[in-house]
Amino acid sequence: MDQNQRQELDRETDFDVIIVGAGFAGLYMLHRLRGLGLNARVYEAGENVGGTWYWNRYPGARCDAESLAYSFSFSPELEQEWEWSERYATQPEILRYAEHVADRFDLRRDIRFERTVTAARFDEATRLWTVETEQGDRARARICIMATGCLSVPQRPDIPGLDDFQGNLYQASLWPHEGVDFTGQRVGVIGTGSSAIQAIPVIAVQAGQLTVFQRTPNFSVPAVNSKLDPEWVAQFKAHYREHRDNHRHGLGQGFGDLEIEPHPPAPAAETGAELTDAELEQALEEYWAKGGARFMGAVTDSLSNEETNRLFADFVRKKIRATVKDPEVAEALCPSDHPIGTKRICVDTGYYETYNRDNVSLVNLRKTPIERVTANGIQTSDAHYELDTLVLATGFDAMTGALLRMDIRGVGGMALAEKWAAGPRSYLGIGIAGFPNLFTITGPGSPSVLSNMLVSIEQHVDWMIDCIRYMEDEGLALVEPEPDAEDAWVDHVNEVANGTLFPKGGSWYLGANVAGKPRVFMPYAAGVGAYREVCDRVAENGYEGFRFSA
Ligand code: NA7
Repeated sequence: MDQNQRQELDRETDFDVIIVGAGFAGLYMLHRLRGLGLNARVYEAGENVGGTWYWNRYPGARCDAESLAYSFSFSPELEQEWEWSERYATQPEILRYAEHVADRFDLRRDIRFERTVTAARFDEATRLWTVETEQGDRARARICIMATGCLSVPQRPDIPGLDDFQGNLYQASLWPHEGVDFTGQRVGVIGTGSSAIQAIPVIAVQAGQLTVFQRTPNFSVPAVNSKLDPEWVAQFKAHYREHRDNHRHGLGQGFGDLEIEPHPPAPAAETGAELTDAELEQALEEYWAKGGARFMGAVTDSLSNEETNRLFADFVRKKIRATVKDPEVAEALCPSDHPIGTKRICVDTGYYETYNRDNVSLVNLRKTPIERVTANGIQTSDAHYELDTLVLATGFDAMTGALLRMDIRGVGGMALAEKWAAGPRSYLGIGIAGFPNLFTITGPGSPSVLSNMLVSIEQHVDWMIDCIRYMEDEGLALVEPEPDAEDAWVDHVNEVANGTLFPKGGSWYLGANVAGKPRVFMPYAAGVGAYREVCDRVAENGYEGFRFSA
């Protein structure tokens, strides 16, 4: 860092609000705060906006929610003018969109890039938050907003010998900006979650030989991606307000409707038992053909009734067996250890078909575990696989990872890491008792990763802006949840989760992928509509469950 750059650092500078993160949540929050006339500073670790879409540049990376739903609704001009090219946008297109939003609303001037926030501490005497960055910034603000994302801390697996590997080593979520040419290479991929399932078919086309090292198979449904037809889009956009209403209030998690005429998605039945085998088969075929994660919405109780869930899982296993020609490979790809959908369902383009290629092979780590990574490959219990390139698609320390790697301290110097030692505790996923004027956008305890993130981000930001405006109007300095309200909300989140099959998934929703992480189901599973009603009611009742001080 040269001297000019050093002078740009914020030292003891005061703002009304500091926002951590310039992904979609941070961008929209900054825009709305400006509307309130507040002075905000954003710190962002990347060198550009986009958050998860800035970092995750692996081949085939794209959104698993539809573009026309996974986009901002706050500006009618933006939503009408921006043109998505595919049903599911690619990472480069979503990043261009984030950049466009930043430029269109002139947001960059309040963002400091390449600043990694390491600490945020509340001082009771001054009633200010002090935020510090790894690069030496130190700034104060009345309000601190965490827009740090749910999947922003990559998990590097603890495999012996990983550092000895002499070939090219890449992590899906920290992909080189210049891209990677796999031509003629022997490539290994560790992991078969959403990232790997998107990357594998693309790498397979280029690589000389691709070996997939699979520990746990996942359920994947076809995306049925396509270029968007401009006429179809024009008609869809003519009804954009009603579509947005469906996304916000409809059943489910805000992924919305697909038809030109807006109507909330209607499942074929409340429960699988209402349907004959043939009717269920037909409903599942229809949803399979439509494509995407909405497959689970074919019957209302697919994620709460074990028998319905089993019928869904059987259907997908049948599809896998019908697609993959080698019966042994097909069996290895059939998930059997978790109810379908309780680990995030993957959405793919040609994933299972890829295993029919001559240059692709699958290593079932359940049968032959990895012993170590060597200088030139992977040694399993029965063979050595020589590799030029190794790709780690091993996931994230989800939802709490980004918050807990900062030193966040509230009243009395209480560390968030200490408060959350047994799992995250938050009121509505918005605020944390003992941490006044700290807001978490899509925090644990809100629908977050179960939902369409753009729907949830806008809802959280709008709610927080109303709350901040209320404080400004009423001359209130501090807001924080009542401990009782927080306890009751945590109980409620658990109760809702326990009414579903999610806790049986052993997923990153539960923290099960990170050694030593408490196993708590973190997102709120009742759906974005129900959650929005709760948040609105809390606000209407004078921010019930929050305490303010003048
Ligand atoms: P995921 O869904 O957490 O997948 C990670 C994968 O990596 C999963 O298949 C893991 O197998 C595997 N993994 C992790 N550690 C190891 C080791 N040590 N050995 C072998 N295999 C391992 O992460 P993704 O990035 O794919 O997706 C995350 C979300 O990002 C996704 O849902 C979208 O919302 C975007 P395991 O299941 O633990 O046996």
